[in-house]
Amino acid sequence: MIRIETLEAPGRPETGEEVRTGLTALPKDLSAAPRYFYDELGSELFERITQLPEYYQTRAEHSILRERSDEIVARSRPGELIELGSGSAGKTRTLLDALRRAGGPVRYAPLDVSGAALRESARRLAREYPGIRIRGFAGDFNGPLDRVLEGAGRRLVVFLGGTVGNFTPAARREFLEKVRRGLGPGDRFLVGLDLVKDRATLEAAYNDSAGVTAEFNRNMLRNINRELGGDFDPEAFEHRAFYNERDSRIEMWLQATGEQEVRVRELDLTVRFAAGEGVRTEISAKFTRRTAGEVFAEAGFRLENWYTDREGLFGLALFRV
Ligand code: AVJ
Repeated sequence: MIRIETLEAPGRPETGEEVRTGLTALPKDLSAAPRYFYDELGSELFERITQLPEYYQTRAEHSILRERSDEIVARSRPGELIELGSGSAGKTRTLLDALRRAGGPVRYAPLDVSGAALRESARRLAREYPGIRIRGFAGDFNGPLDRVLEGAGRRLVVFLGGTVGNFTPAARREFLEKVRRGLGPGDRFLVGLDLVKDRATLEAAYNDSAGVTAEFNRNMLRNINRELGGDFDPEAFEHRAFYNERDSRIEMWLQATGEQEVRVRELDLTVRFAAGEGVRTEISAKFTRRTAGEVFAEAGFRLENWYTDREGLFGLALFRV
């Protein structure tokens, strides 16, 4: 059984207001509007990123899940698996398999910004897991999460892929508190976190030699053009990504190769870029076990277990409230 609903986000800024705020800030900063990465092409480019030799995150996280899913399911004994930012749900199968082995009823509630990715993965999962009940939500994290978290019985909420790293610290806190308020005793929150490591490994993951990440980055400008009537020339911007050690995060930027004037019709906004001026497009925070424990404790979570892959590249943190 598949049911898919669209989540309205009443609390969310007017369409494009985050883009106005970002393009009029100094330095220009669109990193608070990551949903502009994920149109259909953006989701596809991200899938390609996960297969790049330099992008270790997805493989490392999957290897942890393969080793630990049975243990995680045994600890959390969920009646429902809720996934925030499910994408193509590739790694979710490992958890669904463990749930099935444990003999539990398999109920799955994914939330994703891409309605297309949601429908496609729901159809495939329904074929692979006969009897699964899927209640999907198309929407972003600013929406009414309580509807997604409602669920039946004990819940295991998963937030994989290191996506929590994309929030600014203030937005992250607000989001985590919202999740926390939706959970009760016995519920679990499983979060994938990219870990602090040497600069070369981190920077290579965001500067792949095939140039897919650069295309993913420029696609944000294409989406702003389409959705807000912008006239960015994406080819006039160069991809930059580096590790900001002080803030423990990768930053992606787009740097104007020459002087530019950009018009965004729907916002009635004209912005200028000096030659070489950049706009920050994404932050991707990197954690240690200690910083993860601290950040989540501020929102009322207790670290119950911590899992990493053999090489210590990626972490899976299991929290209770
Ligand atoms: C899916 C948000 C976790 O931050 O590593 C990949 C997105 N950006 N390459 C990340 C991304 C550039 C990815 N997350």
